[in-house]
Formats: sequence, structure tokens, C-alpha cells
Amino acid sequence: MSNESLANLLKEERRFAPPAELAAAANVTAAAYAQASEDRLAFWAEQARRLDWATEPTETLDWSNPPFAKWFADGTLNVAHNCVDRHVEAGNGDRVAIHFEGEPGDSRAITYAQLKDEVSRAANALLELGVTKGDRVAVYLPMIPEAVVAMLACARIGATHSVVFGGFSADAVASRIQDADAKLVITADGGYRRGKATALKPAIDEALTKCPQVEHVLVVRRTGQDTAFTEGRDVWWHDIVERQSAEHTAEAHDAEHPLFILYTSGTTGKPKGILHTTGGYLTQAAWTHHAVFDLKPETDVYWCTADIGWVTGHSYIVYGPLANGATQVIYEGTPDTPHQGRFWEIVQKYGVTILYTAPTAIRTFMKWGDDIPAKFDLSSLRVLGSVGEPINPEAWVWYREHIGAGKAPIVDTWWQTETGAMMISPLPGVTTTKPGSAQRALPGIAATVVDDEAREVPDGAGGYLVLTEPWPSMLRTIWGDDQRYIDTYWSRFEGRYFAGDGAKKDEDGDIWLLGRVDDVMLVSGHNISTTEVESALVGHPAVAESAVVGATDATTGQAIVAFVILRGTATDSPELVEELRAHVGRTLGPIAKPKQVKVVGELPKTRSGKIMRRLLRDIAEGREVGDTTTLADSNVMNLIQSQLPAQGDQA
Ligand code: 6R9
Repeated sequence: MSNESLANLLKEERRFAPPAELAAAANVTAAAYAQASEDRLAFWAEQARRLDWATEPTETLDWSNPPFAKWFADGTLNVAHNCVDRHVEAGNGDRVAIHFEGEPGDSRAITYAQLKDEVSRAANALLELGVTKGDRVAVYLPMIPEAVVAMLACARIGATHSVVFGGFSADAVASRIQDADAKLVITADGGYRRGKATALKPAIDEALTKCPQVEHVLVVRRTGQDTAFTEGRDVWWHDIVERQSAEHTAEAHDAEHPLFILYTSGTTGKPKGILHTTGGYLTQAAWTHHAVFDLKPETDVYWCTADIGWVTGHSYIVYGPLANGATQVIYEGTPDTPHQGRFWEIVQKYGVTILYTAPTAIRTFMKWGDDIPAKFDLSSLRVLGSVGEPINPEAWVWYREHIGAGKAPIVDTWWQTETGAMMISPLPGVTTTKPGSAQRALPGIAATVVDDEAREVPDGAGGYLVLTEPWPSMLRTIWGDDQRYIDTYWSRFEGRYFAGDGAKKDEDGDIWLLGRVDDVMLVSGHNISTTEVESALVGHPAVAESAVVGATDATTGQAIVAFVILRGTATDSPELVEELRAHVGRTLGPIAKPKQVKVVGELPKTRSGKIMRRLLRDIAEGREVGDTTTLADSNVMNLIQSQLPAQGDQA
């Protein structure tokens, strides 16, 4: 690494003040920053009181054995009671918890009272199947309400769930079931995606040939397709759940009781089982959802478009929103089924007020064209969220203009599976936002940027994002591997959590995320972030999306190679390619000018929408394409290769 540290090239001067009306009635004001910086632990102890505890905690943080934290350790509570029962007890049983919208167009509204009955029945069914407190349960379901019910039923009885994304292969499911040593699997016959009924159960049947410890498979009927059943092992959800009593007394669990394991793929093959516990996790999930989205449970209609198989689905579909008594939309399918306006049709149908989605989706909508959202009434939207990747300033501005009518504030929320809940984000009633910046750590959170020697960088400089104090929803360990937890997160910088992301601080001290440090390029001795070059490219009116990689180069160390997807109206030509190179040069400086720009129709993404630059690097360096098991669409790499001319042009 050169001393100059990570690049700091992009200048973004646009500023957007919070809407006056929102600011005047905001759930959280600037006072929260002052309060938290005065006494961080007292701040979190106060937020914990938003929950209903069976035993109120007297302790806040136990950090006597770092990096193993305990939060609210002498408190006890039940997560399902907090997410469901207490809202019914408060007289809100008739409030809709979930507006479910199936891909084929079927819909269901589920009130908090109905959700309470369903979760209680499912909890009783789990008990009948021999699941008890401390057992692990794997969940492999489409985006249907039963996924929420299954998770809450586990939480209710103290079983630890491990949700595996419904798009993962039998092998990926098997290794996760084995690692967690799950004794029950909850799945479905199938789900609807892209207009088709896609089977899920066969992947479980195949996975279980390697998982003899699994005693039962609970199967939800969603599509009605033919489904093989193993006698004695497999049980239909409707057969067992429907006949249970809707009475189940939720027992209180310790604040540090394991709530869930969620696997993230590490850089080495074996996925890491990120462990989250009960009281601290729910405290931060609920408070951030209340603060960052300014949720008013009586009037807002909230929609997070993530899949329940990712941490965003856990914290901001299930636990945060339900703890806050929100009314939310859950949509089963893809944004282009049956037409490219499906999301906006849903916003219009339910009067969605808060929308939480990912930059990859926003760039796709840009590509499809401005005229599509323009056909729908989106005037209900008042807060827009982004998560999953750095959002390019142009995509941010497009989101604000075309979805938020130029008014709705955007909250760009930085966090990770490991952090459990949001860490760095604007507050919609407080922050004057900057397109492309997640801005500053939330109240009660301590983040900064350091250089190779762990020194905090001054404003205006770049380096590595670190978290300098423990936080309530932090991962507690990697399931079954404490040493890997220490090595992965706490060893690079003594006493600090290293997130693996590059970041810079601007002149005001606001944080700009620059992507994973593995993705930073070293060109002629300069560190250049892929994110900044990608943002410059998306800033050109012809470009909808781009992915930039550093390819080994004999003269410059690495050379910048850009893959771009054009917007609907633009066409590929040598002149356009030249213009894009020049555009990056003008925006960021000549050093950042890509050596090659390749126009493609698709980019390789993980199933949660993150670009897999590693695979593009293989192409750029003329190598055989590596491991593609986490790729969302396995045909994409063939497609990209077939679209590219031979190597060596445009040098
Ligand atoms: C919630 C989630 C975590 C990684 C993280 C970073 C990237 C997430 C971001 C962002 C820039 C944001 N990331 N949000 N980068 N700005 N607002 O996505 O968790 O799937 O574990 O990914 O995603 O690189 O380190 P996870």
C-alpha cells in the first residue's frame, strides 16, 4: 500500500436539507447525538427500554473479555412477545402487520392478532416435532408470510434459526445445515419467481442425504406442485400447524440467548456462521428502524424489498419493523414480473410511505427508463433507504428525483451481517444529505477511518473503516469458531473491529464507503477505489451500471478495466467507449482513466445483488473464470464472455 492511502478523487457538491415538515415531527433529533456522546451506554440502556423485558436489565455492557461482548446480560425477554403479543395487548391487534403480495398477484393481509395466533400455533407445532430451546432450525423458504412466522416461532421457544436463502443450491444448504447441526428444516414445495413455480423441496431432499441428524422437514404448501415426501420425516405445515392451539405462553430468554445464525460467504471457502443474540440485537434493530426511517406505526406503510435470507430481511423485515408495530409490505417475486413497473404498482396499491431497497435495484430501474415509475402514483413515499453497496451519486439523485419526487430524503445505510443493524447513516429529519455518502455513525456508534498503521486519518483522507466501540447488535462470535472470529475481525487493528471496507472522510468528517478493500486498485502507485470509477461512469448519461476491476498490467501494476451496461437509449460504439474513458479522466483525473471499457448486457452479482468483481478480474486478465457458486445467475459469465471482442483492443 502506498502512503497516499486510498484514493480521494471524487468531488460531489450537491446538498439536500431535510424536509421541514419531516424535521419538525421527526422521531429522533440532533439531541440524540449529544446525548449518546455524553454517555453512550446510558443512551443504549435507554433504547433497550423501548422493549418489553420480563426482567429489566441492570447491566448494560460487559466488555471484560474482549472481543466477546455481553449486552444487558442480566435481563430476560422474549423476542416474539416483543414483535407480536405486546402490540395486541396494547390494543393494536387489528392493525395490519403484513400486506403480502404474491408474485402471481394473490394477496393476504395479516393483522397483529392473526400473526400472534399463527406464531403461537407454529411454536406449538415445533414443540410437537421435538424442537426445544437451544436447538437449531434451518429455514429455506420463499418470501411468504410463513417465513416470518417460522422465524418468530423459533424465537418464541428459544430455538436458534438459521435462514438459508431460497436460491442456494443443495450443497450450500447441506454445508450450512451441517455446520449449525440443525435438527429440523422448514421449507416449502416451491415459490413463484419470474412467472414460474420454482421447486424448493428437492434441494432439501438432496441436502439431507448428507445431514442424517435432521429429524423432520416441515413443508409449507405454496405452489401446489408435485412434491416427494419421505414418510415419517416430512410433515405438511398445514397438517400440523393448523390443528395446534393458538395459545402459547412465551417464556423469557436470557438477553444473550442465541437468536439466529446467518451464514456469510467469507473469502475462503467455508461460510462463516454469524451468531446474533437476543436483547442487544433487538434493541438496536428496533431503535435504528425507528430512528433512520422515522417510522410512525399508526400511519406509515413500510416496504423493504430484501429477501428474508439476508441480514437486511432479518433486521428490517422481521425484527426491527415488527418490534416497532409497523405495517409492512412483503413481496414474493422479482421487480420485472409481470412487467417492469411491478414495484411502483405495489407502492401505489398499498400507499407505501417508506421504501428500503438496494443500489443494484435502483440502477436496474434507471436502465429500464424514467417513464416506467412515472406511470404510477408514488406521492405517498416520504423516506427512501438504500443498503448493500455504495450507492453512486447519480443513482442516488435518480432515486430522489424519479421515486422520491425530488422531496423524500434518502438514507444510505451502511452495515453488515456482522453488525446486525445499521451503523452509519443519515437521520432523515436531521442530516443534510450528500449523494453517495453514508455520512456519520449513528448515535451510540463509534466508527472511524484509519491508515495501515491504525492511525486515524485526518478529514479529507482515506483508509480502512473500523468500529472503535462495541455495539448492542454486534455479532457475538462465528458459530463454533471463536478463533476465526478474533482473527477475521479483531486482529488487523488492535482492539478495533475491522469491517473489511475502504472508506474516506471528507472535509466535514463525513464517511464515504469505497467498497471492500480487496477491490481497491493500485495503478502506478496510486490507490484508486473501484467505487469512485464506477460512480464516475454512472455519472455519464449513457451508462446505467458499471463494475470496475484492476487487471494485472506490466507497466502500471494494475490497469483499470471497466465493464458497463448502457441505459436504454444508448448504443455501443468505439466513439462512445472513447468518450466514457475521457469522461472518467475529466471527472477523477487522468490517473483514473480506464485502460479498457467493455460494454456488456449483464454483470455478475451475488444473490444479494453485490457485484462479483473477482469474476470480472478473471475475464480482464484472460483467465478461466473461477468459483461461481455464489453467483445469482450462472449464465451471466458465458453471456459476458460471448459479448466481448478479443483481448487487447483500446489500449
Ligand atoms: C447489510 C448488508 C456487508 C457489506 C459491507 C459493505 C457493503 C452495505 C453499504 C455498503 C456502502 C452502504 N455495504 N451497505 N457499502 N454503502 N450503504 O449488506 O450486509 O450482506 O453482510 O454486506 O456490504 O461492503 O461490508 P452484508
